[in-house]
Amino acid sequence: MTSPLLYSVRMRASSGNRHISGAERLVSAERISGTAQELVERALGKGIDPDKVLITIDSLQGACITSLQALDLTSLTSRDVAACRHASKQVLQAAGVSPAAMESAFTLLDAGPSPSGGTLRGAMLMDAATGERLEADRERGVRVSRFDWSGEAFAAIDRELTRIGLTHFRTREALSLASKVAHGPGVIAELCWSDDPDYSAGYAASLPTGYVRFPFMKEKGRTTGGRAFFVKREAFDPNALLSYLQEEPVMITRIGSCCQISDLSELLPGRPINRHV
Ligand code: WAQ
Ligand code: MG
Repeated sequence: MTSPLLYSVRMRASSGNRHISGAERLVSAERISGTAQELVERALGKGIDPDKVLITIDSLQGACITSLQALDLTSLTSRDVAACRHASKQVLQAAGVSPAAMESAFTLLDAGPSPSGGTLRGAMLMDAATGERLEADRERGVRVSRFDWSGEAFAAIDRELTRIGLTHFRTREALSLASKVAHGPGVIAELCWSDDPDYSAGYAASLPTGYVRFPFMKEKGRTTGGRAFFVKREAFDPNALLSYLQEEPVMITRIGSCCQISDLSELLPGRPINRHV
């Protein structure tokens, strides 16, 4: 089967050493310039003037494009930070992350995981049993690239998310990223919340639990956030995982289910409610 040639279009905006925003797309030739323009506008519209905006366009000629189904999305309606964090830990626990590793991830994401105390451009890689950090570059983290929704899947997920009141582009983008990451060799779960002070939502995701979204993972106004990818040490091959996350193009061509719940027991029935507070 021959499919049209795709291009990876990436944007990265920074101010000095500070990462401001980034985005990833996979598009056909005729959409390159419109996409680049949209991403430049995004970079300039963040309220912080970047002193550098980098747009990178790579042809994916010869690359094999994997198609994946998106994770199912469950949106918890709780409006309370403590309840959201508690529920996210239950999801991570269900996916096999140890209490020590999740505590370590929360502490680092709250503090700013880079050695200088800022947020990373990419994600932390963390041993799911011990919480040990495994990424080689702790100032940058691991940046996932080369993933997007297909046109049809984009229209379908936009419709489904809108049906449950989720209209922000961040939700669609995070769901596609998390769907790629969850299939990473050795990855068992992900934890994320935004570093933007006016966006407090986050999620915990894994293949068995799907993408579980929490509207309040931090107090409004806080500028720390980021991502932790939890890996099973025995199944962790850094070269295989980094090449998958950074190089292998993944198109999300099918959507999963999208629903809203008010209590996590609707998703994880029978699990103890009060552990790892
Ligand atoms: N690869 C790895 N890490 C990344 C990537 C990437 N492609 N993009 C962002 N990050 C890391 C980086 O440390 C950012 O500072 C951090 O994640 C947050 O990125 O409504 O908006 O783009 O369901 O601010 C989650 C909830 C929102 C979405 C996440 O991320 C929802 C968000 P942001
Ligand atoms: Mg951000």
